[in-house]
Amino acid sequence: MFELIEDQITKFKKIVFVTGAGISQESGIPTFRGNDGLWRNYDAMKLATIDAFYDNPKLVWEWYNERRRNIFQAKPNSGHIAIAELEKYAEVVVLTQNIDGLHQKSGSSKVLELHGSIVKIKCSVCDYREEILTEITNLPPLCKCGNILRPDVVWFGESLPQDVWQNAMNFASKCDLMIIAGTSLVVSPANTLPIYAKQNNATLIEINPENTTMSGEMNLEIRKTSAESLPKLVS
Ligand code: BV8
Ligand code: ZN
Repeated sequence: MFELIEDQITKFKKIVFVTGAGISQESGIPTFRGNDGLWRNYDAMKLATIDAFYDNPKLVWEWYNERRRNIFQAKPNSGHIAIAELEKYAEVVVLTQNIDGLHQKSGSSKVLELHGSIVKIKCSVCDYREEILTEITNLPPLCKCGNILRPDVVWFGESLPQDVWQNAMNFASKCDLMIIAGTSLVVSPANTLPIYAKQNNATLIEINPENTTMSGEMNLEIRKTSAESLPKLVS
């Protein structure tokens, strides 16, 4: 399938990537559900929720701090870089479930962070927002309005930002090539994006060493490989 892509890359004008934790695995950031899984030591559904944060803000804040420290050290890998380089050949949009900012760091210019960003924090009462670029506090900082600030990420049971989701669906339904890289496609609504592309007769490619749930249902053409294979796209 990659051979097909390599000699036809110029044919594709609107390329959309849907990425997940697997694309950052080679940058040393654990995935969510793999055996290196981030969730392994914690129960995702327990920590990545607003209830968990209000029940135990210190624990949830520390969990994000641990990930923040790891992400601040992480560098984009050749998969991120290959995606950024594709912008020389076509319009490329990255719809990522990741909150690590590595696509932007690798030079991708059009990235939609479907689930937010680990450097951003916000107040859940007023609309105050800020970024954490270096200094990591042990406890969630207080907002000027007196409430604690929380990670500006989408937790389970929370809706994705309306504008981000609308744009993501729009890009997915207008692309001629969708490459799904490094995601188990377990989490909705992000896992519905390949359906929008398929409905628009886009070519679908999945880069994942495993089969994923949606692949079967949508007979996605599976490319069993790691994110390392992405560089072939631009060689
Ligand atoms: C919503 C941000 C409407 C925070 C994340 C029952 C109860 C409650 C809710 C639900 C339910 N059933 C369904 C739902 C909806 C729920 C959901 O989908 N739950 C799942 C668990 C079933 N979704 C939501 O709640 C969403 N909101 O639906 O709003 C609504 C409103 C109110 C009430 C209900 C609904 C919000 C979802 C967003 C959650 N936030 N993250 C944070 O990061 O801390 S999700 C989290 O999972 C990350 O964003 C992560 O990216 C994402 C998806 O995981 P993956 O990225 O796919 O990672 P994973 O480890 O799973 O897979 C990695 C893959 O990479 C593997 O396939 C592996 O093989 C592959 N891989 C590994 N190495 C490589 C590789 N591939 C290539 N190369 C390699 N080297
Ligand atoms: Zn506030």
